Amino acid sequence: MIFTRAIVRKPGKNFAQGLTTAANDDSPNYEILVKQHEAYISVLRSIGLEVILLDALPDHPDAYFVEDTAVVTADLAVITNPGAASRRGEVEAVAAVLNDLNRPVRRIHAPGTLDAGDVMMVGSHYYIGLSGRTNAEGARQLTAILNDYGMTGSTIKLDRVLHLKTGVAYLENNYLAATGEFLCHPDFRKYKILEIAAEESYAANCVWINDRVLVPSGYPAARKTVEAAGYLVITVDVSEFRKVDGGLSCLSLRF
Ligand code: CIR
Repeated sequence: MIFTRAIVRKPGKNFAQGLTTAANDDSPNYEILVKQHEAYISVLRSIGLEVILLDALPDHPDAYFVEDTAVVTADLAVITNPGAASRRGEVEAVAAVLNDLNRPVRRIHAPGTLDAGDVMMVGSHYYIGLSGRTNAEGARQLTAILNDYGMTGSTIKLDRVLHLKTGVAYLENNYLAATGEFLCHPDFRKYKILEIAAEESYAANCVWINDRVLVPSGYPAARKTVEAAGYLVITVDVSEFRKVDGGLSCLSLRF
C-alpha cells in the first residue's frame, strides 16, 4: 500500500491530563511538544503525504494520538471503540473526516474495545494485539469486518507493552522491527526480524512510509539496524510524546 494521506490532530493545552504511566515529575513541556508535533507534520509532508490537520479536542487530552481511533485500509475505515473510557469520545470527530474519504465506514461496538495502536497491517493481514485496551470481542469484530472485505486478522496476546505497535513494526519487504516479548513470538517467525535492543525498545515503534522509515531520534543502534536493512531512515524527535506513553506511529493515521 502506498500512502498518500495522513490525519493528524494538534495536541491541546490540556495534554497533561491525558493518560500516562509516567511519573508526574517527568511531564512533557507543552512548547517543546508542539514544536515536535509541527516537525513531525513537516516530515510527513516532505515525503509527499497530504496532511489533514485536525484541531485539538478540548475534552479529550489524548486525542492527538489519533492513530488509536481508526483502522484505515485501502478499501474501508473502521472506527474503534477505545479501551480507555476517557478516550471514547475521540472517535466521532475522526469518523466525520473518514466519512468524506470515499470508503465504507464500519465500527467496533461495545462490549468490544479496540485501540488501533494494537493493529498492525501486513499486506491484507492484520495482527491485533490483545492488550489492556483491546479485548477479544473487539478483535473478533475487527476480524469479521476485515473478512467482509477479503482481508484477514489474527490475535497476538500482549504481556507487557501498552499496544502491539509499542513493540513491533512491519517495515514491508518481510522485515519486522521487534523488541522484548515479540522477538521470539511464534507468529512472527516467518519475518526477517530487525532486533531492537531492550535499552532502545522505544524505537521499535518506527513507521514505514513509502520506503522511508521514521525512527525516533536518540536511538542510534535502532537506526543502524533499520539502515542496514536498506532503508532510508528519517529521525524524528518525539521525546515529549514518550513521556505520555506515545510513539511515532500514534501521532498519525496513514493511508
Ligand atoms: C494513552 O494512554 O492512551 C495515551 N496516553 C497514549 C496512546 C499511545 N498510542 C499508541 O501507542 N498507539
